[in-house]
Amino acid sequence: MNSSVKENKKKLLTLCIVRQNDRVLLGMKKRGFGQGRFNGFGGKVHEGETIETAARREITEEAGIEVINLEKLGIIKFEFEGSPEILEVHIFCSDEFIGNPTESEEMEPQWFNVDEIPFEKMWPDDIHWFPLFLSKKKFVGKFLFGKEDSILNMTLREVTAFPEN
Ligand code: 6U4
Repeated sequence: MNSSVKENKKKLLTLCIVRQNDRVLLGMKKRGFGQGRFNGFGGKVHEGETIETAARREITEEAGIEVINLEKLGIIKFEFEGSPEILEVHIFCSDEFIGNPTESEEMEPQWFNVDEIPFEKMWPDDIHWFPLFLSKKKFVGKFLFGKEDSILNMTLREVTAFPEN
């Protein structure tokens, strides 16, 4: 398969987590992909949008807040056994925002202490990269999921910078 065909299967997504001192804002996903799990806020990057604009739009849509600053901390690619689709998730941290986190149709926001992150109710990859995220380290990784969200293969490494998009 040539690389341009493979590229067509890549979907860009955002994930934004607000961090303030010893607490992080997550949301319980009420519907769609990842339903029933706590996660940061995010979704698909729309055509004509930058990744950062998409990250800002999604957290406003899903949690009713406007982030003031955004720092990209991670890029993770997710693959699913037997599927040609690759999800490339760009992970951002914000520590300043305007508004009050408010429940939306998609997410129910909740603050968690950094020592009490509910990994058992999150995507199984999160426990691996969250420590880097909480230490404000930049990272890139790749996870291959098998049946019932088992991780068949993973790579994760710290980086000093991200490649230009
Ligand atoms: P939109 O774009 O809002 O219509 P929505 O159903 O909200 O779609 P979706 O499916 O586009 O969201 O995005 C799923 C969200 O879950 C993104 O923020 C990325 C994130 N996500 C996907 N796989 C993940 C994984 N393995 N670990 C994780 N977050 C993941 O922590």
